[in-house]
Amino acid sequence: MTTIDRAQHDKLANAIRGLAMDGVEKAKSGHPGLPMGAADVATVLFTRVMKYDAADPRWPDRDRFVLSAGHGSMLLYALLYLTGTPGMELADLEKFRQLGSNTPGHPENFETAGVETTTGPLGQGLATAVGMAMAERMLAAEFGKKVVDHHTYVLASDGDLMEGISQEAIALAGHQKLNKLIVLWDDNGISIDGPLSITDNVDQVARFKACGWRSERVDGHDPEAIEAAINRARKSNKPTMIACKTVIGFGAPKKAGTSKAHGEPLGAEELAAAKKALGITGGPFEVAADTLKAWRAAGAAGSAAHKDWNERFAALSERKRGEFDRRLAHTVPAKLDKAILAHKKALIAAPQTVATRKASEMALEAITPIMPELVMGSADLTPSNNTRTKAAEDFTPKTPKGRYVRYGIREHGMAAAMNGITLHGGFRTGGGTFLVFADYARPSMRLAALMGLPVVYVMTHDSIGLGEDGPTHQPVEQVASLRAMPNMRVFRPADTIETAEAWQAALERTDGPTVLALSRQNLPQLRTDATAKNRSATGAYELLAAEGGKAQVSLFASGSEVELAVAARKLLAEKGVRARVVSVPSLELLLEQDEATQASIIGSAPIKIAVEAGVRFGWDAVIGHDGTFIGMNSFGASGPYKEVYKHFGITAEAIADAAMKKHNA
Ligand SMILES: Cc1ncc(C[n+]2csc(CCOP(=O)(O)OP(=O)(O)O)c2C)c(N)n1
Repeated sequence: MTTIDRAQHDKLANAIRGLAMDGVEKAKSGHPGLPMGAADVATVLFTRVMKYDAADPRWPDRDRFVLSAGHGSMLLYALLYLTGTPGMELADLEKFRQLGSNTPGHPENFETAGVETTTGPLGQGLATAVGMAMAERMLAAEFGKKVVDHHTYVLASDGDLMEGISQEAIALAGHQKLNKLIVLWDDNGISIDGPLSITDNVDQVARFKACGWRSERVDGHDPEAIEAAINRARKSNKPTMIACKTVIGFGAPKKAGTSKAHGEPLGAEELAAAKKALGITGGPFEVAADTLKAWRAAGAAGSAAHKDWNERFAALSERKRGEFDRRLAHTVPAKLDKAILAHKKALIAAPQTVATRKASEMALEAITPIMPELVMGSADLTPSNNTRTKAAEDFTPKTPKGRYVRYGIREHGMAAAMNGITLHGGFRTGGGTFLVFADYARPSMRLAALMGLPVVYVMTHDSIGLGEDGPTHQPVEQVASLRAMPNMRVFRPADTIETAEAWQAALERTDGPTVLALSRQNLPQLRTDATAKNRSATGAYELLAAEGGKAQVSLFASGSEVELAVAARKLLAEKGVRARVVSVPSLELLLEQDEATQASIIGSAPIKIAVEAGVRFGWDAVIGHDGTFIGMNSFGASGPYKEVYKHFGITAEAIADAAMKKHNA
C-alpha cells in the first residue's frame, strides 16, 4: 500500500487540474472537465500502481496507459510533464493545440513520446488496448514472464462506452480472459448534450460482467478506494472494469458536474475560483516545487524495475535478444525475400488457376514458417478469407502461443485490436473479412493509416465477381474509397504471383497499412516470370507489350479484370489493332512513382482504357478524363458471376468494342 497521504495525493492530483485548466485557457479551446474529474484516478495510477520509467517511455516492459477519451488530452500531457518524460516541458503545455507542438488537440502517438496510441474517435482507445493486452500475453508466452509482464490500463469515458465498438472490444476481451487489461471508467454522467440520463441508462457494470469481466464501482475521488480496486483487479483472472464515480470539472465552483465543464475553457473568473477552491497557488502553469518534486519521484520510481529488467533481458541468449529487438522494430526476417522468390518460382514451374484469396493462403504458407511474429485472424470468415495456414494454432486463454485469432463477427473490434497488437510491439498482424465490410472497420483502419501502423487487411470477395450474394456483399466503391485514404495502400492482385508480391510489399512496409483486395473467383496465372524483383512494387507494370509495332491502345486493369484485358488484347489483335496490357495491382502506388516512371508505365498510346469492376473514381489520373473506363457505376446484382459481369458490360468483348469505337472515330 501507498505511503502517500490524502493531503499529498490532493496536491499531486490538483497539479494535473491546474495544468489542464491553464492549458485549455491559453489555447482558448480544449476539454478541462475530464482531466479535472479524472485527476484522482490518473494520480493513483501514475503514483501508486503503474510500472513505468518516465525517462524511457519506450521501455518494452512498461505498463501501458491508454487515454481512450482523447479529448481529455491535457490529462496525458500534464502527466507526461509532471512525471518528467523527456520532451514534455512546460513550454509544450503552453503550446497546447498549436500547430507544430507536441501537445495536439487529441493525443497522437507519432507526435508525442509517451503517448501509446492516437485517440480521439471515442471507443478506439479501449478497443486498441484489447489488442495491446493480447500482444502482451502472446509475447510473454514466447519470451517468458521475466521480460514480458505488464498491464494495460485504460481510462475510458461515457462516450467510449456508448460507442458500438466498445461492445465488440469488451466481448472479445472477456472471451479471451485478458486479465491484465484494466479499464477505469470515468463515470461522470455528463456528455456534450447534457446529463447522460437524456441518452443512456445502460448499467455498465452489469454489461461488463455479462461480457465476462470483473467489474465494480468506486468513488473516483477516493484514492484509497481506487488503489484497492485496482489491486483487486490485478489479482483477477478476468479483465476488470472499475466504474469510478467522478464529478466532471471537479473543483470548478459553477461548472463542475455540468456539460459546461466538458469542452470549453473555464473562463478567467471560474478558473481563478477553481484554483482557489482547490488550494492551487501561483501563476498559470506553475506547479509548487515540492509537488513537482514528488511527481518527478513517482516518474523515476520505476527506474529500479527498469534496471532489473535490463539485467534479466541481458541474461537471455544473444539469439533471443536479437529476435526480441528485431520483432519490436517490426523488421521482417532476412529470409523473407528468399521465401517469396522460392514460392514464385514454384508457381512458375506449376502455374495455378486459383482465386487470389487462395493465392494469399498459398503465400501465407510460404511466409508463416519464417515469420513467427505474424498473427493472422478473421472476423468469422476464416474459410472464405483463407487467412489460416495449415499449421496455425488458435490464440486462446489456454494456448497463448497460438498465432491465429478468432475475432468473431467483430470487424471493427478486429481492426482496432490489430492496431493494438502492432503498437504493443513484437508482432505483425493481418486480419480478414469481406472487402465490403471494410466499412465496418474503417475508423480503426483510418487510425492505422494515421499512425503509420503496418497492419495487413485481407479483404476478399472484392467485386461483383463474388456473384450470388448480390449487391449487399459486392464492393463497388470500397477500393476507390480506401485508395483515397492517405497512407493506406491497396493492392488488388491479378494472379498468384502478384498476390505473393503484394504480401511481400505489405510486410516490407513498416510505415503504414495495406489492404489486399482478393477475389472469390478463380483467376488464371498470367505472370510467366519470377525474378527476385517485386514487379508489383511500382504499383503497375507492362504485363504484355503490343505486338508488331507501337501500341495503339493501352489497357489498364487490376485484379480479376486483368484477365479480361488480356483477352481483349487478343480480340483487338485479330482486328489488326495493337494493344498492350498494363497490370495495375496498386493504383496509388503507381501514382506515387516519379513522373518518368509513371510516364514509362502509362505509355503514350492514343487510346487509354481502364478496366476495374468498381467505380471510376481515381482512374482519370491514368487514362485522363477523356479515357474510357469499363467498370461499375451502380451497385451490383445477385447472380452467377459470369452473368453478372455480362449484365454490367464488363467483358473482353466490351473492352475490345470500346477500343475499336475510339480507333475508328
Ligand atoms: C466517435 C466520436 N464521436 C463523437 C465525438 C465527439 N465527442 C467528443 S467528446 C464527446 C462526448 C463527451 O462525453 P464523455 O465521453 O462523457 O466525456 P466527458 O464529457 O466526460 O469529457 C463527443 C460526442 C468523438 N470524439 N468521437
